[in-house]
Amino acid sequence: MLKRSLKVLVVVVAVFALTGAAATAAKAPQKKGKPKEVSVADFYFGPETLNLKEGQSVNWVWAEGNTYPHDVHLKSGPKGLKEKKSYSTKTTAVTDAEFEKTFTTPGTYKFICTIHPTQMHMTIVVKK
Ligand SMILES: [Cu+2]
Repeated sequence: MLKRSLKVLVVVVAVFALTGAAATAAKAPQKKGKPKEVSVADFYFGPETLNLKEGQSVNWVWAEGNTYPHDVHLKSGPKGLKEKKSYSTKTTAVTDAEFEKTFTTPGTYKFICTIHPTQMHMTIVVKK
């Protein structure tokens, strides 16, 4: 009798473990909702190009080792883009800063750092 219940317990644990694994695997596609990270560093954006699907977000993270201030500034966006100013940071930062933006309008976005515009630029393409 004891042996039997032990067997049942083993099966229950196994099923639980499998279900847990399945839940973890199912979570992977939901990563779409997680922002894509872009490094704001001396003197580049990394990566310099990003392809997004409508509704995805980008999180710019200022690199720890920076010694110069940088910003994120939208130089050009798709036609009819609303609230253009919200795609740029209001201030500059050296380190310890993040800037997150969700892209809901398909098209091509070009960003620069206004302090280092020739070195620091990046392109984001948002598709439907
Ligand atoms: Cu800069």
